[in-house]
Amino acid sequence: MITFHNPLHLGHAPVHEFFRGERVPCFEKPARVDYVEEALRLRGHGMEAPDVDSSAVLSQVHAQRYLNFVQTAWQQWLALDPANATAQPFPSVWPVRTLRSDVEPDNFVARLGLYSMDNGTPMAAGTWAAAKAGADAAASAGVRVAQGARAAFCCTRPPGHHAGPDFMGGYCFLNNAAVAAQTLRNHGAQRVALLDVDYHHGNGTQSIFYDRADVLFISIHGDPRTEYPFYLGHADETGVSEGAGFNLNLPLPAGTSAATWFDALESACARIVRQGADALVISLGLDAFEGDPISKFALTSADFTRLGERLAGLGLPTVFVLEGGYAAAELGTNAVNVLDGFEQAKFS
Ligand code: OKP
Ligand code: ZN
Repeated sequence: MITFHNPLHLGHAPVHEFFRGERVPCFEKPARVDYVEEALRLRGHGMEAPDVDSSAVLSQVHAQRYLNFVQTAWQQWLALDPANATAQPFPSVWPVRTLRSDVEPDNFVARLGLYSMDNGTPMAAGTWAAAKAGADAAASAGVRVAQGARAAFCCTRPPGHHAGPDFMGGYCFLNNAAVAAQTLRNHGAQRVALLDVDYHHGNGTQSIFYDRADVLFISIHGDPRTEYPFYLGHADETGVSEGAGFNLNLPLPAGTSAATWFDALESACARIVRQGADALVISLGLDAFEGDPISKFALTSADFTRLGERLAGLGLPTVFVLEGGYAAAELGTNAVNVLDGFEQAKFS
């Protein structure tokens, strides 16, 4: 499969995150993509560098003041104290209900809170460059598929689906899947379906497209009553104004079996067919895997091949964008199983 890698992902290498009040090593680590690249190579898939600048598309899916902040956040952090080069910035205060988010505070940590949904999205010196190159990879995949390729895979990190119009969160800074979908729209696709199979609800993607009918968002994920991101992803979120009816959430309880998961996938596929989509974007999180350390579904490695086969059956030009998946050593096998299942499906 045509694959765009991210030559700068290694620069995003924060050391720790918080878990139950303690600092723990980051789950979202560079080795994840090393494993996927290794599996791609072993199974004969080439890799290309991104060849499209996503700047213009990024301005269509994110607020400009948010983009400006993420682009300069590390310099702002160093400007506070050069010793911050070896520390990680974390927000500690947020503009929740009744507080104002229209005025940017002068205080850096307050600004970081304004543009964050959690304290679980650590940054490092190369975060902007890595996130931007990842968005470039997503735009490159979108252009290639719009030009007639059957499918393309964007092998990148950090992930993107929790990043909303003007906030980061859940290890995500720039919404790569939204960039791919918007790129397809810009290059002639009239209706795009965006299916998110990551264990965690793609709250950022949902919010970006919630009032739009041209991009149908569907997500299969752990029930937000118990699973991150907690505050979005319920079944009654169906879209607003022009987008009414173009958002479908399929939350499943933690512990859901593969059989029930594939039933939800059938519902998702039926909705995509009904939309008459002319292009498909898959937010390809692999954390529905039974061995994932922070998730609670039960898909096996073989189930990911089956997922790829089923998606091929939709018969749509498809962009795959890597999202989560934290069983790092199995991530390559699981991701490439989806791609190979897709390419080898008899009816594709
Ligand atoms: C990102 B993606 C575990 C903290 C969990 C949030 C999970 C973000 C998942 N110590 N933090 O959707 O895979
Ligand atoms: Zn996830």
